Amino acid sequence: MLKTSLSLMLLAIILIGCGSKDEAVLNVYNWSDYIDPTVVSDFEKEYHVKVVYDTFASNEELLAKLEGGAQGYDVIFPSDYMVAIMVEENLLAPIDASQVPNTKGIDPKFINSPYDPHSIYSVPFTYGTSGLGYNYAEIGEELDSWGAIWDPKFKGRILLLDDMREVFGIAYKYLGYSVNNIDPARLEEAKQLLMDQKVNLLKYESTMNKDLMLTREALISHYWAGDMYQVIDEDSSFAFTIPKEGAVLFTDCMAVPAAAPHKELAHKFINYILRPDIAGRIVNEVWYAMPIPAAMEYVDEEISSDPNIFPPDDVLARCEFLTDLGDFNQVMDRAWTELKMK
Ligand code: SPD
Repeated sequence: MLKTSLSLMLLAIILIGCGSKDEAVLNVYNWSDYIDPTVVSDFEKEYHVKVVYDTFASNEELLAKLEGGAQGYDVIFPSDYMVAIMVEENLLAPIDASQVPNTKGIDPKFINSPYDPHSIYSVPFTYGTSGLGYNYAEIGEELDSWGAIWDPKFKGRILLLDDMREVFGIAYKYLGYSVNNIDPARLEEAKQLLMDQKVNLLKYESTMNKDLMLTREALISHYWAGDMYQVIDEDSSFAFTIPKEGAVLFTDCMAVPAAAPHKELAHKFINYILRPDIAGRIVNEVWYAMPIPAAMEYVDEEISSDPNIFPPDDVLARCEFLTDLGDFNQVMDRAWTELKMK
């Protein structure tokens, strides 16, 4: 009798195991520290699917993956200018709005944006700016200018994002130019300025910045606001500023690659992320703004009232979105390679 029960139990375990083999899978490719993990596990439970989650560190890394023929991703998170590049290269599938009814809750300011003029290929996820994170307790004064990254006091203790457009964006803003400048002479001027900065540079880095600051190796980091607030949340010695010269402003988006194997599930995931209660949980976890007004009732007051996370109009006015530079991308790419090699 006992033997029969054990055999039945074993059979049940095998059958359950077989069931999970056929479980639908959604492959998500996002920036790191950019979701509340419980949102992903709740989606898995609600839809009886498995989410395979992978991360990238820059738009260019994401682009290289897709251009290299990566077939497996279902939902990706490119920034504004990268959506435009991917559309141009036919790398994205159109979003079927009928499968994403929660898009109706998106703030209209984030619909039909210049990078996707008819909102065909992307859905806005978050927005924010880059800026300077710094150890206020150690520095002993507030920083308010990109000029700090050239200050000899901080020699060897500064991280700049390992991100071509963001780094040239600093130099351009400091020189008073547009972050989308395509004048070769101005690019050269910016490159020289960044060459001069290298004595102060600890490294170009986009993933280990938190650890390098928390361990005190880095004193200052060029960083995105939400990520820096994740550091400040852990250690109140740190502060963040959007420098007075202005900064890069971004909208990071959700999109479905043209080659995505599970497009229907991808739409369900995007719709889930846009649900106000879910969006509110994400904002509270990652410290980035989402353009969903109905989510605000779920967002902690500490976050919703912070002008570095929800920048007011006067701050936004001195910031600028990156746009696709077209052929000039390659010119900047060469300058970036030279900068990193020397
Ligand atoms: N932790 C992920 C942060 C992503 C910030 N957005 C990137 C914008 C690139 N211009």
